[in-house]
Amino acid sequence: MSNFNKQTGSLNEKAGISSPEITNAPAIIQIKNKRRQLPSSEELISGILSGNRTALSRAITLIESTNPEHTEKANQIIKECLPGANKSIRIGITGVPGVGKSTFIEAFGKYLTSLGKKVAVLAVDPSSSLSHGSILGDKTRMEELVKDENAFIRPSASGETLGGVARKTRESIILCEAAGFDTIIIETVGVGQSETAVHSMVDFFLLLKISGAGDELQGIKRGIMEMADAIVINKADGDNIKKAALAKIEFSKALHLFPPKKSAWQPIVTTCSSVTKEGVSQIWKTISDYFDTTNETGYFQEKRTGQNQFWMMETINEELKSNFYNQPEIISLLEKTQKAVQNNEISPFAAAQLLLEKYFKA
Ligand SMILES: Nc1nc2c(ncn2[C@@H]2O[C@H](COP(=O)(O)OP(=O)(O)O)[C@@H](O)[C@H]2O)c(=O)[nH]1
Ligand SMILES: [Mg+2]
Repeated sequence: MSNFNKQTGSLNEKAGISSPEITNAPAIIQIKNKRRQLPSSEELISGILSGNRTALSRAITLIESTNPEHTEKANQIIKECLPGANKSIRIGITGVPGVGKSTFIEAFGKYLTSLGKKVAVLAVDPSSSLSHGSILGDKTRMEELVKDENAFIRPSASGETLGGVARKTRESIILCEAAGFDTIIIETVGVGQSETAVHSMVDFFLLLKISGAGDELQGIKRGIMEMADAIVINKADGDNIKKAALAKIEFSKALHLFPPKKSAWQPIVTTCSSVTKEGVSQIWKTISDYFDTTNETGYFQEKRTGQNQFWMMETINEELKSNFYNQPEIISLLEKTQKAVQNNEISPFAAAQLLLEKYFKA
C-alpha cells in the first residue's frame, strides 16, 4: 500500500509535464487486436485432444472468464471434450498453508512423470485473489514440474466464490483429461470449506500434516480426518524424523476410532520428506493399491457417479439461488422485509413466504 502511495506521489510531481508521443498509436491498436484474437473453439478442441498445453491453457482461461461469450465457447469445448474425459485418477491434497503441499506436489509429480505418467496440477483457492499466496508459492515451489513437458500446472481461478472456483476446477479437470493427463492433482488451501469441495471432485483425498509438539490432534477438524484416505506427515527430515514417527503413531491410533469407510479402505498414515523425497514412492504405491482395490469392488465408479449427481444438484441449487437474489423486485423487497423482521413486524417464516411468493409469481 505504501509503495502504491509513493508511486502516485511521484506521478503527481510530474503532473503538467506532457510526455512526447513516442509510440505509434495504430501499431498499439494492431497489437491489442491480435492479442484479443482467440483461436476458434474448433482449434482449441483439436489442440486439446492432441495434447497441446497452450490450447488447454487457453481453454481453461475461457472457463474462468466471466464474459458470457467466453462461457458459451467454454461450454462448447467442454461438451466436445467430455467423451475423452474420465480416464484419469484424481487426487486431492489438503493441509494448512505452509505444511508443504506445493513442495510435496513437486516431488510427487516429478516421481509420477518419471514413471511415464502425465500429471496435471490444479488448485482450489478462493482466497488467492486476495493474497496471491498460492500462485506465487506454486510457481516457485514447483520449479522442476513447471519445466516438465509431461506436467501441466494451473494456479487457481481467482476473484470468485468457492462455488464458482470449484465449478471451474471441475470443468478444467475434464479438459485436462481430454488432453491426455492421466493423473490429476488438486491442491486446496486448508482453510474454510475448500476441502469439502475438493473432496467431492477427487477419487483419493490426502491430508498433509507436520509433526508438532506432541499435540498433533489438537485443532484438527474431525471432518477432515474422516475425509482423508491417507494422512502424510511431511517434513520428516533432519531433526524432525523422530517427531514425525511419533505423530504417525498418534494419527494411526486416532484413525482407528473412526467408523469404517464406505470404500472399505483403511486410511493409511505415513511420513515423508518432500525435500529428500524419502517416502514419496511409497505414497504412490499406497495410492495405486487404493485404485486397484476400489476398481475391483466397483467403489471407484460408484463414487464418481455419486459425485456427478452431487455436482448436478449443486449447480441447480447455485443457479436457483443466484437467480432469486438477482431479481430487481426481490432485491428491493428483501431489504424492506429484512427491516420488518428486525422490527418484529413480521415473523421470519412469513417474511420468507412473502418473498418466495413474489418470486414465483414474477
Ligand atoms: N525440511 C522440509 N521443508 C519442507 C518440506 N516440504 C516443504 N518444506 C518447506 O515448507 C515451506 C512451505 O512449503 P509450501 O510447499 O509452500 O507449503 P504449502 O503452503 O502447503 O503449499 C517451504 O519453505 C518449503 O521449502 C519438507 O519435506 N522438509
Ligand atoms: Mg502451496
